[in-house]
Amino acid sequence: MAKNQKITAAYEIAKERYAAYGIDTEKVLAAMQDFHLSMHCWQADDVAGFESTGDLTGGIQATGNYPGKARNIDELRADILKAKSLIPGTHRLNLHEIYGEFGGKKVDRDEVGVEHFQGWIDWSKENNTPLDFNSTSFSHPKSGSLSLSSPDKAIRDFWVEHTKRCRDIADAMGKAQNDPCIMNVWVHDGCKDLSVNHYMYRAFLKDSLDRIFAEKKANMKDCIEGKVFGIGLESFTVGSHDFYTAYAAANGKIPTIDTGHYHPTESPADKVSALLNFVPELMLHVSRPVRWDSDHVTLKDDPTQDLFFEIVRANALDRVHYGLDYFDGAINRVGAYVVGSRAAQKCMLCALLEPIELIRKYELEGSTYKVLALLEECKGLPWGAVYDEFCERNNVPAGTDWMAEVDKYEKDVTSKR
Ligand code: RNT
Ligand code: ZN
Repeated sequence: MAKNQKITAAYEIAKERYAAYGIDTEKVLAAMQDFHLSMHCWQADDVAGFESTGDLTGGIQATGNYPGKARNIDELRADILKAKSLIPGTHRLNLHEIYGEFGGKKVDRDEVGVEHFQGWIDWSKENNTPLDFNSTSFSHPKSGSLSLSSPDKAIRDFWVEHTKRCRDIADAMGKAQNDPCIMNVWVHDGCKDLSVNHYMYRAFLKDSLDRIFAEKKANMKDCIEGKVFGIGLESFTVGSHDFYTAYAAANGKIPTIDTGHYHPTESPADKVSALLNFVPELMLHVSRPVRWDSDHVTLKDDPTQDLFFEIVRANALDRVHYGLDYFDGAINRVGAYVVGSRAAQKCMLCALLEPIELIRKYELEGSTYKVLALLEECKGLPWGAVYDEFCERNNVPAGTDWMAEVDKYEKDVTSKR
């Protein structure tokens, strides 16, 4: 039997197995086609960007020195397109401000404009890849450990100006693509050691955000991302989860759930149903923390799977934006994109294949053992055959066949850098 015939045969069996639980795999495949990831551009070059050759600062760190990282915009675009060609479906690209086309000139963060992203807007159209955006307050001499919450008004003003300009850029992107651009604000602001001015810093951050968001924009949406701590900023984080949750709820903004930004025993998945009762939408940064916010490549592990279960169980597919956020400099970077993106898709697929009506009924009847039995059974149902079929229908290599393409690209392209 030819390989694609085997995939079809396995899918037909899977279809019947799921049908026995009332799941229509054809409907699930249609929903998968509508599920778009927002791929982060920064895995391609370890969050370096095209602005300077300075170090990555702001409490985040990319470790590893795997050869072949993208050194310029052409290489970055080529790598991302290669990765995208191995991920079924159509997807978005999430840019940071430091990935603008500055043409070798020094453009400070308070000078950036739409013109520096026109090339990306054109690229986005040519490649059917809508854009999302992020302001960038790290890796800059003015960011230190405090930016939007700095007690120094000149520093705050500088970053307010930067972030407002980023909203203009995001709005232009959204307009050009006729689809809102999702713009994330994450600032690293915090203290390495004890601080007795928590309220003051948070009041400054709130005031800066109010100034940034004062102008309504039709073609972009604002999201705000908190975290627990940063490297070198271990004792206090101004933009904590509680701070941004309260801000988002009070102002109708979108909280960003970065799965690496919580205490290790805290469940990011459980935030979905809590937050969605108070905020319009959610942005995700799907990542994988290993002991800390280490931004390892996303896998289909239990916390990630739980996150997607919770989104589907909350019937909130259209209220969530599916960003990825990891940067591993120790492995083949194109391979990292493909593994992480396909893992996120597999989590969504398994969530869509869950016979939720039946399990809900058992729960409401009080048959806990049946709930557990069904959840256990689902783990062994042939979802992999459905994923292979999804790849096949999208003309993307199924199984691990895509690895040969990554190796070839490494041999022909990235290893020559
Ligand atoms: C940092 C945040 C933030 C960054 C990217 C580069 O802890 O997760 O989202 O990773 O913006
Ligand atoms: Zn993040």
